[in-house]
Amino acid sequence: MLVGTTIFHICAYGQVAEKRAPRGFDKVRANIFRGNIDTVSYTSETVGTTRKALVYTPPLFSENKNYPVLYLLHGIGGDETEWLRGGSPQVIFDNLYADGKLAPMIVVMPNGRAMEDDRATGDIMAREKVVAFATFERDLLDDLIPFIEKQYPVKSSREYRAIAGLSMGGGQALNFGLGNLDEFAWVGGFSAAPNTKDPHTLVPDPGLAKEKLKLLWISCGDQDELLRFSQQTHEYLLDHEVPHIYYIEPGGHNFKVWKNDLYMFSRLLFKPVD
Ligand code: FER
Repeated sequence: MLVGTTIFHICAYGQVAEKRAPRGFDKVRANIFRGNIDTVSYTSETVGTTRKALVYTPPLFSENKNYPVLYLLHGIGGDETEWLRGGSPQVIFDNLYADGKLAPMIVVMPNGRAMEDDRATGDIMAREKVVAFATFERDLLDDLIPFIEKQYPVKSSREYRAIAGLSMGGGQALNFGLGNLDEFAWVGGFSAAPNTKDPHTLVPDPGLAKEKLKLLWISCGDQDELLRFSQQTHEYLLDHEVPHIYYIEPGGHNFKVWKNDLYMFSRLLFKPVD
């Protein structure tokens, strides 16, 4: 595991290092195999409702294999469809598979606002809606992950489970991933929002984080007003010698940045780390 500290400093994992996604990475290509997107409904004991998630299964998906899983989380203005509508993750993944650059994995896009009315309507900054993003930790761990592990052929140990997200979802991914090192080994925060716990609370035991994590990724656009949340996390990790990738790229708080992050982060997942 390596630490990247400079702009665009990113480390090679046995392949030629790319500094950012190449042109066309998010454009639909003809004549390649494609993955599939399902909408699933699961019973949430946490919320007391039936909740929805989208599930991307990779090209040539087989029930006879077992796949690692990436849980991919949305922002404060979104829901389980936000990545699909704004980030075309299925196109990015299909292209990565066509180029042999991605480990086969299932990607689950949940609704991270764990409350009865979980739509992104009305005052999305209302206190109870922001609190619902924290409540989602229990929904994810107690309801959704067990559901996915029953419904799909997945590898269910921590080494095969990743969590990442954008903005509020980036804060969730850092909070839940680093707060549950027995559940996740791969953690990515894209433009993490103010819901990110302060670094001492986030990583109270740097030695344990260092031992358990396969990959800790923190990225943000250099024009993003929320940059300080990524920066303060990075500085703490650096001070406490927790290996991580800190990837600052040109851009603001938008899908241009998050699509690039998804491309760069996903291709590191579930591969040997040096
Ligand atoms: C805030 C600013 C931004 C905040 C949340 C956000 C809860 C989230 C932004 C996003 O998810 O895009 O003060 O407080």
